[in-house]
Amino acid sequence: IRPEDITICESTQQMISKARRDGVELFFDRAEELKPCPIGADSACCKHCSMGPCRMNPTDPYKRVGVCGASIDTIATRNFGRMVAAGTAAHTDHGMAMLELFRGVIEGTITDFQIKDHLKLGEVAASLDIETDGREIKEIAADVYRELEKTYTQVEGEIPLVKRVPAKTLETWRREGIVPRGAMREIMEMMHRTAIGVDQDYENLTKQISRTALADGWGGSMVSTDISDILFGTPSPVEITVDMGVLKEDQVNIIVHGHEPNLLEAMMVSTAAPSLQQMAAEAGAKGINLVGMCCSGLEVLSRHGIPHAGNFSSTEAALVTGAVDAMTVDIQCIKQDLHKVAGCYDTVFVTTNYRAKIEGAQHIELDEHDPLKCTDEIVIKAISRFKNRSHPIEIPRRVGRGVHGFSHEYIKYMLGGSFRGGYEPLNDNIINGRIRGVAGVVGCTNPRSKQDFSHVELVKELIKNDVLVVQTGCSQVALAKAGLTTPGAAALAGAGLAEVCETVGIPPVLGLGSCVDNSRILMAVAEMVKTGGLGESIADLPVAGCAPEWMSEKAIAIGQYFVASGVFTVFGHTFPITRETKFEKLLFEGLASKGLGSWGFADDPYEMARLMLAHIDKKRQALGI
Ligand code: BF8
Repeated sequence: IRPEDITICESTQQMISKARRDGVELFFDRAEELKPCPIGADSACCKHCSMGPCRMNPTDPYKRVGVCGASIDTIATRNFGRMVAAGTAAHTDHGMAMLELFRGVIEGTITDFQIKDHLKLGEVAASLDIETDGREIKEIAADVYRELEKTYTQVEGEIPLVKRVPAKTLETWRREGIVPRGAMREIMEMMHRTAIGVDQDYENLTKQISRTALADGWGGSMVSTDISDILFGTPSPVEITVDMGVLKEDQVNIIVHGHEPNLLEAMMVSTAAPSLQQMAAEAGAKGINLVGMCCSGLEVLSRHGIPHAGNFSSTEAALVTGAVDAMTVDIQCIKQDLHKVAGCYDTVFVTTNYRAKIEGAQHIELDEHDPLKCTDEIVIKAISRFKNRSHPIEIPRRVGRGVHGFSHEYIKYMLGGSFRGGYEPLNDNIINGRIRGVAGVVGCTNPRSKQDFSHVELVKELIKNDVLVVQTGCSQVALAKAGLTTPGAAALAGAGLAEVCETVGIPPVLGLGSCVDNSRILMAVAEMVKTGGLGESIADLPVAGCAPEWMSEKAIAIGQYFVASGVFTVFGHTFPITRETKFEKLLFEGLASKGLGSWGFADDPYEMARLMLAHIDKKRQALGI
């Protein structure tokens, strides 16, 4: 296949061609070779016990049942539930790591990180009904820690952050019995109920799926965002650069790829250290160039304007430049073959987290009690690789620019006005029709679809139709590369949205951060409800979500927590269920009739846009606006 049929990212196209010349295999090549199993793709296979695996016929789903008698609905729902459990576990375990870091800072055992954002700490405390007046920062922080720990460990009751959920939405959850207790309990119960011979009623299982997913969105992910903001600062708009052109031929290039911001925060300190700068200069380098990739890259991009080299589908391609002196990874979305591709170019490749080693790869563990020990060592190795560079270097010239760092707090400041507590001007502009609705476009890139294409086309369609777009994750990088996160992109928006963007001075596409920062979108929609004028629950709002190129189980967990929160959520290209089944009907229609949101599916971006716009219009009509 021609590179331009694989991706619209020109830098990645260029590197695919180079990899072919260099004889280096990329995941795009394997995606071509390794066709998905058609039964597995439709989730019509059960392998939860050794009486099977049992394969159903997805084109005639009710023809057969598994050896135990499990129906297609039981099988597909169980599979879906386990994806949600895995995705929720990933976000909540990441959140727990942030919380442990926070505890270490409070107790004084960790000294290289501090409580940086006192304002955010106060706001989080207030949202948890923790007294702040006249109290020491550390005392407040200790109470916040104790309360947030319940997000994970609580066995009965409701997780603490449901206090932020609009009353009517929470009432619906209570009625449906889906308010999460604690993430550990929900994930455990999800795994239990999906084991052989336990819950075999797809509707009952789906309730636990929602409960588990909500423990992610309003739990693990939200805690991760809040604690990261408290420790590293709440983002506010910052000018950024993205794409492979951020790599510098005459500098030591270090890419940090992963999900935990602490690795990158420590790396920022190491790469700025005068002794290491000096060492780099002595090796003939003009400096040390620190660059992020994937989600932690987006966190430091939003907070500090650190350049970003590309999204999930470009991580190997960045190595193919030959310009990367070290790539260090922590957890999540790290392809095992990065180690091999790095080896082809003598790039130093290091894993840093005990949870995520790669067979054969060098492991230098990041210990939060002494983080610079790890990051300094990686910088020294990178300098040494720079000094001994032996591969021709080819860096694509492309650099995208934009403004990112739109936390929900900042959106409130920007679109809320200084004298008012809510999102009035945003809601007013929705009510008066200048803004038709709000869409979250988020999620992965996937080698089974043309990289970035659906993200970019969908967002263009949405803004053209006056829909304000908020973004996170790899999707945000796709749009930043395409130049849609600049205020100038308002020229591509419909007249109403363009007017609002020009008045406020914002792009029509707002980058909010990493995948756990989807919790910022939840906070924004909660705020829209509380501000008033747009209905009483999240399900009433003229909003929609989409992950056009999703691939990770984490994306399914995110989709489900948006749906359970009341948002119509469209996934693109594939959907892991068998069509024409009762479970499909429940996800696509039934949940909405219970006051939640619903799922949608489309294979091309224009259809995704059409579905989202139709939903937004339906909600506007119901609101009488
Ligand atoms: O968590 S958007 S490919 S990098 S899963 Fe992964 Fe998907 Fe990217 Fe960040 Ni989120």
